[in-house]
Amino acid sequence: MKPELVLVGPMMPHVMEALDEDFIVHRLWEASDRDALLAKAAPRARAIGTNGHLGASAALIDALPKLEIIGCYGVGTDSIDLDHAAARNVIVTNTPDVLNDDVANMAIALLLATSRRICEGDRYVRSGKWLKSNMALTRSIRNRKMGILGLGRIGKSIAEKAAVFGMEISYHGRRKQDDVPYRFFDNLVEMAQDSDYLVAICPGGEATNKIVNRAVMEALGPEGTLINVARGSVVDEPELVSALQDGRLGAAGLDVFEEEPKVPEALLAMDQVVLQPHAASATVETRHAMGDLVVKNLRAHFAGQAVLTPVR
Ligand code: NAP
Ligand code: 8YV
Repeated sequence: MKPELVLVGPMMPHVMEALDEDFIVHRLWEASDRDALLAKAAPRARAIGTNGHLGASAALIDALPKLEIIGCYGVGTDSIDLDHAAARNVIVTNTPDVLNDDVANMAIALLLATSRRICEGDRYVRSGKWLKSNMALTRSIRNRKMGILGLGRIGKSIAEKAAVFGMEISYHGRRKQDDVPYRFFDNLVEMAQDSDYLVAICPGGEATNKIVNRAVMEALGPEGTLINVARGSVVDEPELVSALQDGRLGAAGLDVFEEEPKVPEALLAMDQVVLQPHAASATVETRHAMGDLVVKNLRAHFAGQAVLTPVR
């Protein structure tokens, strides 16, 4: 008898096929009555498949008394109630490392797009403005300073790539790392003060909620740029909008937002802002690898083996 799994949202077709092979899958997002589907699955469902956006609340975990494992399609687990899962002895897995390269590439793409004003240049050509005059000069990134908030797996990949462009790297986190060649700041405002670009790539959740606040943005300053590929919750979004409006912050490259897929209206009209629809890991190759890892973790667990990438 196949184990039963509640799938919170759709995954790539090859992942769904693989899950269908090994599990009886309850498709929660398709249910007109979620509670009824959960009540039907409850006596037997031993797994949840979810993603970083949909997560797994304490209520969802409690709706499934036989739950053993949650497989998250994504590395960030801030939308999963990890404490509650631990209290219920439920294993949580995520998809670390396989997405480092593409997420770091998105940070670099946003860095170049904001400094070289790529999207504005594109609009300049399309609108015919170039026929009347040349666009204003942009900024080089060589010899400029990047402060990384969260020098973890992805942060380190961003640092390596930025170093190739000739940038000077520093980082802020809860502790100094002895095995990296970058300058450590134990104070985020001080790092922002010292940086031309601040790249946020730490986890979301309570500990980092609005950690990029007004003081940090003002320290970054009118010539400074904020790149956020972490979580929308990490940045005080109303303060970001007003800092950009007032020119207290120079520019922003944003992949993530507080209330996705909603984006503050004011940002849409700003030429100094480059926006992405939470797409940093969204390449065919990386999403494929993430999906494979979700399946491998679930298969390992139900084969009586240790999971590959447990959280905590
Ligand atoms: P990771 O390896 O765990 O690295 C996280 C880093 O953040 C660590 O260096 C950690 O350093 C630092 N950190 C943790 N808590 C902190 C705090 N309270 N204050 C300051 N720094 C803190 O994680 P990762 O795999 O690089 O992923 C990082 C995050 O990126 C994910 O959690 C996710 O939210 C986000 N992400 C976004 C996308 C996207 O599509 N935009 C894709 C993938 C990941 P210390 O332990 O020294 O503090
Ligand atoms: C995914 C992410 O887009 O891994 C993460 O933390 O934010 C992204 O890779 C997301 O988890 C899919 O919903």
